Amino acid sequence: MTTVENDERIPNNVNLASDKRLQRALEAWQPSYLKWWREMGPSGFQEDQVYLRTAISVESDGWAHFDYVKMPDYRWGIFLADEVKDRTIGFGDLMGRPVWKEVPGEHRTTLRRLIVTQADTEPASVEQQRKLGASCPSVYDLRNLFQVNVEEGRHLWAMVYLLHSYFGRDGREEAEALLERRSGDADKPRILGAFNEPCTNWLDFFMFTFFTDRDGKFQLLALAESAFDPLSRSARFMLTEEAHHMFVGETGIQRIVERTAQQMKQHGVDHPDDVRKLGVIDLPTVQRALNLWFTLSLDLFGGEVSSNAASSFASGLKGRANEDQFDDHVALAGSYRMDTFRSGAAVVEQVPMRNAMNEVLRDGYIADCQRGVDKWNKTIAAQGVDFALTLPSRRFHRHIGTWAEGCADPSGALLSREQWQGKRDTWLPSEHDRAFVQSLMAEPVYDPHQMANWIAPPKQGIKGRAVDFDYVRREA
Ligand code: BYC
Ligand code: FE
Ligand code: FE
Repeated sequence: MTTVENDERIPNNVNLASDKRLQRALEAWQPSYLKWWREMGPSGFQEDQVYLRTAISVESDGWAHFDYVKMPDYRWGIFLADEVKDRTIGFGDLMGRPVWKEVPGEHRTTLRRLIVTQADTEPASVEQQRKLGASCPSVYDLRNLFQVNVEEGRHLWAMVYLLHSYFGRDGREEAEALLERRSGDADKPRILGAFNEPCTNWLDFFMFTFFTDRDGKFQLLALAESAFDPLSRSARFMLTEEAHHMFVGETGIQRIVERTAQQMKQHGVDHPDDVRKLGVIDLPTVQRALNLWFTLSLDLFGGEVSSNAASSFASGLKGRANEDQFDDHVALAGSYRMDTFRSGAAVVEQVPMRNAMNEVLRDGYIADCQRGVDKWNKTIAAQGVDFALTLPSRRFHRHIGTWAEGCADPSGALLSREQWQGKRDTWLPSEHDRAFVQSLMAEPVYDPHQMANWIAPPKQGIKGRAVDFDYVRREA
């Protein structure tokens, strides 16, 4: 078991005090991080007292502490899951050998790239969500937004620790660059597509935490298998926090569709225009937001045929989610039948298993998404409304992989680019949709006893507190 140091400038369970050089380097990065947080973190709530969860250890019972804290005073710490004794590499060419405590020279560049890519998404998401406090549906939701934001900040710390400890000067430079890129910036964008997309309203936010944070879950599961043990241990603890982010998304959408369906039933209306007049979000608009964030998140798994994925698997850098559930951990023999788009047509391709690892990870992700969608549909049906949300085909609206060249509708039927453009607004959020959703959220709800009209209240509050507990004490 590791010893936790919570009284140092940087809380940690990695015995930071024993490596003065590393400690000094991270303490030198800390003010830059805080400067970034003040500039790019939640806009307008930095002086308020927020009831937040802070990681203080990695024990499964009691790893977190809940209390009021001003966000800039949040104790962002470095926590690695406990070492697994005699852990060996679980897949690829080096299967069965001891895991690495240091970075092998030949994998340095690839590992750094994987860690930087993971790291980059964390501050990016905070930047994307920074203005949402101004339109929150309740104080409960406002607190959850900030909880997600501070923990994404901690995930950045987790990755920066790895860069500083194991990648020398290059690592320190990458850590600086992580605070310089900006989501959506034309000159210095974030690395991956979805993290440059605007997330401008709470429907987007809940879809983002459901779909995009879930990509985080699967990528972290894959990195938790890594032969590079410090990365594996970091990823394992990050997954503990990730569960709440996806909970926020899943219950957020569930509460939206519950409220909408309940109002539809109560007023006996069905047409989206009539539903909108009730001040709730019509279900086709929910479907379009789902289509957008699901497909943007599918792209985050990379191309379906990938030599990068094959070599990361071969060398033990990145495995599959829950690798021990597979029978063949070497994956040199099998192949994977997949649906690709080549020279203007859909073709079924037989791809060597290792080159299909991105698609294998995406499969697990899609199945996990479907479970959430099924729950939303149960909520709609329970109100007696006949409408079902669906995940679109993985051919639809892709920007990465072979389908980036093809145009398909949400059912997967091929179309010309012109036909597709003509129907775009029936499948993806239009300007009109955005303006409507924005109009519902024009007035934020800062009274803890109130809830916006467009969303049902949650079943329960946070950590045994009431739903109308004062989770964010406004000081201004
Ligand atoms: N956008 O062989 P390919 C999270 C690049 S989310 C832009 O198809 P490969 C979080 C790729 O880099 C989890 N570029 O894919 C969620 C490559 O470039 P190079 C984040 C893309 O290499 C919410 C080229 O295209 N973690 O934690 O297997 C809130 C060909 O690539 C994209 C990770 O992603 C894209 N979508 O890469 C907060 C884990 N996709 O090498 C946080 C680390 C691919 O030709 N990253 N490219 O220059 C990885 O494992 C891999 O880099 C990828 C796929 C999964 C991204
Ligand atoms: Fe994260
Ligand atoms: Fe997250």
